[in-house]
Amino acid sequence: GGGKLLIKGGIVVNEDVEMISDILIDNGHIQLIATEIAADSETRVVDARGKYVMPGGIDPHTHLEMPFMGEVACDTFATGHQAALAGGTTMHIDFALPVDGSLVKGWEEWRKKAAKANMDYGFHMAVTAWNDKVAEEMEYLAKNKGVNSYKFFMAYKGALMVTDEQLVEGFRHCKKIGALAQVHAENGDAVAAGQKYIAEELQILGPEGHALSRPAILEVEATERAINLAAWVNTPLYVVHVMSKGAMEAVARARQAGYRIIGEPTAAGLTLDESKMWDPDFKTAAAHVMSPPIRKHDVDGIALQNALKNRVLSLVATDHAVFNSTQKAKGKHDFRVLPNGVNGLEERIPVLWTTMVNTGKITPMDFVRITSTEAARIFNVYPQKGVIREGSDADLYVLDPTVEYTISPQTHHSALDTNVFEGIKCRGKVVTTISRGDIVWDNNQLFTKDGRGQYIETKPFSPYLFGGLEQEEALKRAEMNAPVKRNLDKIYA
Ligand code: DUC
Ligand code: ZN
Ligand code: ZN
Ligand code: ZN
Repeated sequence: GGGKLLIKGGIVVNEDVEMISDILIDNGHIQLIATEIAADSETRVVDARGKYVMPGGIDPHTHLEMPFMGEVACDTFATGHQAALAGGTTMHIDFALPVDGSLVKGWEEWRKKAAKANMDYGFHMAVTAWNDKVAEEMEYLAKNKGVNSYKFFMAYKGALMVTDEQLVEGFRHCKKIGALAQVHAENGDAVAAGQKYIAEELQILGPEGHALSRPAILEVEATERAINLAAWVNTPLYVVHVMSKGAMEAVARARQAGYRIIGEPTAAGLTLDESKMWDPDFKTAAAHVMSPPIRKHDVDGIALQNALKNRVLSLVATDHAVFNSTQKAKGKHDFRVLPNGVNGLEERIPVLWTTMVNTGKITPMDFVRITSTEAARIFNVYPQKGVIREGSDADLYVLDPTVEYTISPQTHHSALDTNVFEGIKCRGKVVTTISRGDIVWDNNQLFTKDGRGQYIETKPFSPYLFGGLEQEEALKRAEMNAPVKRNLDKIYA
């Protein structure tokens, strides 16, 4: 925008400090943070007294416009970003898929989709096959296009799944090029067998069959396997959508033993319950189908919340991959063809604030860490993003902790016609969102513009993953110390 922007009198929260300050924004950046900043006549003032001012949310896991299970996710980079901004999220990292077996073509295709971007975004890429060309393209994208995280699917047999051999080769290649390996951890072979049994032998074909065919134990098995393989290769590993207590415990054991394992729960996994997949209303049940499935709130959801509080799990994503009820209806008579995915881009911040801050489980500073700062550090865009600091991008939002509202698909901003968080009463609402200095959401109104969002290159391995050491030095020491065997002996002794 043109003039300056002054956010006055808010409780400014970073992961390590919370204090009442004014924030002066100029030319898309935070220019000054001080207790009393005077506004000149050109400066637009946002009154934030009594409200929290926090670094814009970063959602590290989304799928906008993703072709999947014969459908295309219905939130585009335009509508998905509008939803995100209305909920305080100002950056996300989306998963680009290969096109015709080419990662480079996939990256280009996703950049085209993102021509409508309303906020800043980065890309991870999914690796769904393994050969020399894939390896070369990974290196090319890492060096030239700022893609430094690659996800391997251990599930979706016959479509996206890779073998253990490919997983190991992929991990080793990630380590070589300085990229962070990620996994979708479910045992895809066992899921395939389970689906066949549930559908054909037991004749259970409704959405509950989805939950029954993908039990937590298969997520735990794959999570442990991926962690062990990454430990063997001696490279960090990021486990996306940790949905079960058991998978979290695998992450906990590995972290305790000194491995660089990052676990990412989702907004839905932390707050919802699997029973919705048994809802007699197909539309409701189908809306809750994602993989791995949402589990038992009392057992898994609460354990995931505690793990997040205790830093066993690192940050919260959404896995926002939305299919409207006509798309979900494709699986009306067979859960195996029901497009997987739930929403969350708009709800992650208010729902987590309500669930975890209002209950006293975590502080606003913790909240900032798990919704923004940690993602910025892991994907190495800190301190451009993830912190309210002079010189950083002016990506932030104002949350009024007194406003109560109920989540509903009638009032949300996603293109989706359902909402898995429908009916949740939030206390704490994002009232203003600022994206690179522009007010893009204020007073229940969006001021977005297709194409204003910028592509953010994520950089290679963050020194943060290595306790502050630069990658090369850290890897040298890691190899020299040969911690893998010793630690494995300790865990399984
Ligand atoms: N899980 C989902 O629910 N949707 C998209 C991909 C995935 O792994
Ligand atoms: Zn996944
Ligand atoms: Zn996903
Ligand atoms: Zn900048």
